Amino acid sequence: MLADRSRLHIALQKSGRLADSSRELLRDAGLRIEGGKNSLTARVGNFAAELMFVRDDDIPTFVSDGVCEFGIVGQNVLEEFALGPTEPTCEVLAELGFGHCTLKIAVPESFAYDGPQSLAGSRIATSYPRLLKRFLDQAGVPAEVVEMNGAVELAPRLQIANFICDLVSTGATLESNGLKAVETVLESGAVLVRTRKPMDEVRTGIADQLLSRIDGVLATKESKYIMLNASEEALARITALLPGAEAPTVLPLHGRPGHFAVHAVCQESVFWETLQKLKGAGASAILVVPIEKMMM
Ligand code: PRT
Ligand code: ZN
Repeated sequence: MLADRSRLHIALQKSGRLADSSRELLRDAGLRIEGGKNSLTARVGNFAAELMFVRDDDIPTFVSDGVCEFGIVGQNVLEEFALGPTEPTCEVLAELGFGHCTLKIAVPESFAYDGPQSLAGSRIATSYPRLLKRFLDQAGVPAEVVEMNGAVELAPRLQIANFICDLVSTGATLESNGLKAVETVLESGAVLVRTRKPMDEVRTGIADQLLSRIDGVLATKESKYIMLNASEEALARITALLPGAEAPTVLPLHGRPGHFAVHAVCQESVFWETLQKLKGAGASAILVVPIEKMMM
């Protein structure tokens, strides 16, 4: 397959935990993905990009080599790759707000764990041997790393290893296998990565457009548009309470001298507590609305 050099290439997980959210992010950025879930590549109908659907483990290599200019991958996979023999030539541009999980060391529930030294001399099964080894080295604990490609949680029962080091999200898998988490090796989530290999002018331009759209999508996820009314004397107190808002718009209210409408984009979550504080500071008719699109 000869890559089209006038297009941007984006590597996404073909199927698995990151696949749907990755596609959704690109769709939210306005990219119309042409082609079904089973193809290996898909063109984007309305943007100069082509998607490549691969195993998540291959994404750091593809982006480092410059085969794909962009990729979406878990930090766990990326950092494990970065500790490997080939120097990664890619950079993390953004955390994407999905795929959250934690790489943890877990031991049988009945095991009396008393700090990292309890791991000394044990065998620990994992799919992340380099991250685990780094953790053990930093803790100064000698233990044997047993590499497994799946079903890591079965290792203690099968007597392949004493303990495990695996990704945890809800904790249900550990629990149903009679294990408890005792140490955190890495906090992870999906990230957008870009190659450090030089790009020609055309693709640099397309990449900038894509990034600006993705930034906009990420910003709108957290951001809210807030509107409220306030008297002049309460304005300073109220604007100080607006979370992550720069330079709110203040407009006089028709027919109510000394009263104003305040409009602001809040770049952080707006909680009920914040609304209560705003009300306490003299705000009324408070409205919080989602933002659909934003470009800064
Ligand atoms: O085929 P391919 O190689 O692309 O996929 P894969 O099987 O290697 O990966 P996949 O789809 O399982 O996960 C892709 C990425 O999702 C991971 O690299 C993480 O960045 C992220 N992620 C988020 C997770 C989890 N949460 C997760 N819970 N990846 C795996 N798990 C597994 C974990 O290994 C364990 O088996 O889920 C189980 C634990 O889940 P809980 O909810 O019971 O704690
Ligand atoms: Zn994988």
